[in-house]
Amino acid sequence: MSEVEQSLEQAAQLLCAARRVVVFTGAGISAESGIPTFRDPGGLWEQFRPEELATPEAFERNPDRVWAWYWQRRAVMAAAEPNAGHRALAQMEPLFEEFTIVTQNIDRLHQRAGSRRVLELHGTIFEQHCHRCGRLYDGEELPADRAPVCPVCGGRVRPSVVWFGELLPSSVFQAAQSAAERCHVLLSIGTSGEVYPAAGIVWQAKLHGAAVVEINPRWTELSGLADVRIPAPAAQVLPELLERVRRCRQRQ
Ligand code: BJW
Ligand code: ZN
Repeated sequence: MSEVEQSLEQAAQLLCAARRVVVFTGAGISAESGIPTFRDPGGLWEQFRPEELATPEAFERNPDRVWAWYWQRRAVMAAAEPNAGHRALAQMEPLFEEFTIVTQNIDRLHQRAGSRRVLELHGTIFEQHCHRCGRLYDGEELPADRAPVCPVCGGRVRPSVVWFGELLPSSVFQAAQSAAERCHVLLSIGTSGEVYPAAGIVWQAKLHGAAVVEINPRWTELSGLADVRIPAPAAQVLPELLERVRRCRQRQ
C-alpha cells in the first residue's frame, strides 16, 4: 500500500467510528476548481500586497481599486464549478449525526456542491454591504469598476468578506468553536493554517479530544497537530475517502 492509501485507510477508520465531524477548509480545496490560493507559489499574495487590497484601511484609501479587484475575483468564482472534493464532502454529510463545514473560503462552492451546514468564517464575495452604515446591497446591478455610494449615508459599498484586522462574524465563529469542541474528528483540508483566529478551530478540536486529519500536498502550520496526514490534492483523495467510509459503515 502507498503512503497515501495507508493514511486514507486510517482516516476512513477514524471517520467510520465518529458521530460528529468538523471539516475545516481553505483555498486549497477550491484550487482544482481553478480558483487561486493565497500563499502557494504563484498565489494571490505573490502578485498583490494584502495590505493594499485586503484591509479596511486599503478600502478607505482607495475604494475603487479594492472594489474592482474583488469584482473581478467574484466573476472568476461565479464561473467556477465545485470539484470532486466539494462533492464528496456534500455526500459525506448524511453519514454523520453532525457534519459541519467551517470554511475560510468566500466562493460558496461548498453550498453549490450541496453541503447544507456551512459556516463561512470570512464571509462571502457574493454579498455586499455599506462600509459605514452596514446596509446590505444586492449584487446583480452593481458596477464592476467603482465602489457604489450608499444612498442612505454616503459611505461606500464593499464586499462582505473579512479583511485583516477585522472581527469575524461573532455568531458564526461561536458556532464553529462549539462544533469544534464537540467533534470526534476534525478534517483540515487545503489550508496553510496561518490565519487566526480561524486556524484556532483546529487547536480547539484537538484540545477537546478530536482526532485531526489533514489533507494537503504540503506541510503546514497545522501538520504537527495531525494524527493522520494525507499528502495529496483534495479532489483526488476525497472521493476515495468517501468510498472507504461507506464501505466501513456497511460492514458495521
Ligand atoms: C491544496 C491543494 C489541493 C493547494 N488540495 N490542498 C495571531 C498571531 C499573529 C497575527 C494574528 C493573530 N491573530 C490574529 C492575527 C492577525 C491576522 C492574521 O492571522 N495574520 C496572520 C496572516 C499573521 N488575523 C486577522 O486580522 C483576522 N481578524 C482578527 O484577528 O480580528 C481581531 C482583531 C481585530 C482588530 C484588531 C486586532 C485584532 C482576520 C483575518 C481575515 C483573513 N482574510 C483573508 C481574505 C478574505 C477575503 C479575500 O479572499 O480576499 O482570508 S486573508 C486569506 O487567508 C483569506 C483566507 O481565508 C485566509 C486563509 O488562507 P488559506 O485558505 O489557508 O489559503 P492559503 O493560500 O494560505 O493556503 C492554501 C493551502 O492549500 C496550502 O497549504 C496549499 O498547500 C494547499 N493546497 N492546492 C489540498 N489541490
Ligand atoms: Zn451606508
